[in-house]
Amino acid sequence: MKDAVTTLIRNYDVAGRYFDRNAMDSLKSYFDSGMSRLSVASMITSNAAAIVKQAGSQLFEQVPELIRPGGNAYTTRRYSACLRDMDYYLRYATYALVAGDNDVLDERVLQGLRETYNSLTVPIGPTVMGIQIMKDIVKGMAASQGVEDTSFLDAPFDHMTRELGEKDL
Ligand SMILES: CCC1=C(C)/C(=C/C2=NC(=C\c3[nH]c(/C=C4\NC(=O)[C@H](C)[C@H]4CC)c(C)c3CCC(=O)O)/C(CCC(=O)O)=C2C)NC1=O
Repeated sequence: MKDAVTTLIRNYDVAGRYFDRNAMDSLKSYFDSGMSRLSVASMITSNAAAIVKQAGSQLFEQVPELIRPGGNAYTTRRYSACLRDMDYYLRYATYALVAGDNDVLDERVLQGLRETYNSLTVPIGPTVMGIQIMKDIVKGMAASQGVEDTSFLDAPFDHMTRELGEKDL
């Protein structure tokens, strides 16, 4: 598992080079956003259940077929599995935010996920929507808690939806 610092060290070590200006800039931006990353992580942590619940309601409002007979999230068991998956995405997004690197997502969440979803006919499109809804909720909450630039919050959510949406994961 990698983070912003170890990834950079690995790259420069492979080349046997000292950090250059680009490396310093990227380290600086990681450390500059450090307090925001931590405060958002703790905000998500104390509101995780509510965020997942709200995102689930919005998703099922937008795609009501999911919870109707024949829908993939129909029956209590599958409904709970869906919300549990959303909770996984949110929790791992929090790890990736703190790490400043998406590697944890590749390693722990995305590997083999598409195949699993395909074999259980879990629809990818609405899953992607659910992840994006959580992103919007988290960004809204962060903004209302005074985080000025919330753009760093996009990365993990967008990474998951991009990778899930691609053919050969
Ligand atoms: C931490 C990494 C990790 C992930 C990501 C993960 C996902 C995951 N989701 C699953 C199922 C599932 N996932 C969903 C999700 C949904 N159905 C919908 O219609 C919605 C679009 C969506 C919610 C947004 C559902 C309904 C199932 C159960 C499918 C079934 O058993 O028929 C399964 C199959 C096994 C199980 O039911 O537990 C896995 C492995 N497991 C993991 O360990």
